[in-house]
Amino acid sequence: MKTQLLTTALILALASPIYASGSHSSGHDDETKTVEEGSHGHSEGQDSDHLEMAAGMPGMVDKVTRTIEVSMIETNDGDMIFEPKSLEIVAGETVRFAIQNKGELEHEFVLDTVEKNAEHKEVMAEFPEMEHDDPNSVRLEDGQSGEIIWSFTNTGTFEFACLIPGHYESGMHSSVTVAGQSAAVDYTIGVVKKVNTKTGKVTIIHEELTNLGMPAMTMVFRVTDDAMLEKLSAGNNICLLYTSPSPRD
Ligand SMILES: [Cu+2]
Repeated sequence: MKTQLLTTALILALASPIYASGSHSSGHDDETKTVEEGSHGHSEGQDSDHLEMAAGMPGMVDKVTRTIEVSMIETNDGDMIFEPKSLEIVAGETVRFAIQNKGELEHEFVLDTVEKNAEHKEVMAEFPEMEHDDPNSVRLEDGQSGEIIWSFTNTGTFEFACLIPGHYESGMHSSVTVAGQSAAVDYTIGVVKKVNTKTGKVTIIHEELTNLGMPAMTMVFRVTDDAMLEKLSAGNNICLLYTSPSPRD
């Protein structure tokens, strides 16, 4: 008896492609590929590692799930602020920050951990002329706008801040809280009824998923992993693992 594992995002089950992730130990070649593709042209090896920071990593335009407009403002009472003042994000989101400097001074947007920004701020105090071009930052003159596309891969509390001497202290920092997905998870046994290698569609009769309140039924899955598709055939017993991300509020 052959037992395999399907991972699928239930929330996508009705409309979009479902991904099925690795069965057995065919190495992690397949799994790392997705990460490589997401890393701006680094085509091989573990190059993408250095791009990943505590706050996440540079994201790709076609993965953007949300655009957040950020303004840099100098207030009448002498403060310098970002709007919004705080943000909540769910891990896994790729956010496009559309940043506009609405003030009269030059400002920057640096997304990082609070600690890293504090370190960085000290360096800036010593070398005020220092300019950066890191993927997690953008510096804008008055009236200018720019953008950062960021993939939030980790949970935690981060911030975006302006590290030009004096600006942080004048209020130029906003907190970014990244929460985990509270996913419902369940698994059950299924039997493969039909495999269509042309369309990648696999029909599976599965038993009840009690955690998800889903009765036993026959469902069609799209398997995007060719290696896995080849291993599946009618009559196989498989183990189905479902994860259902809870909808955002
Ligand atoms: Cu500033």
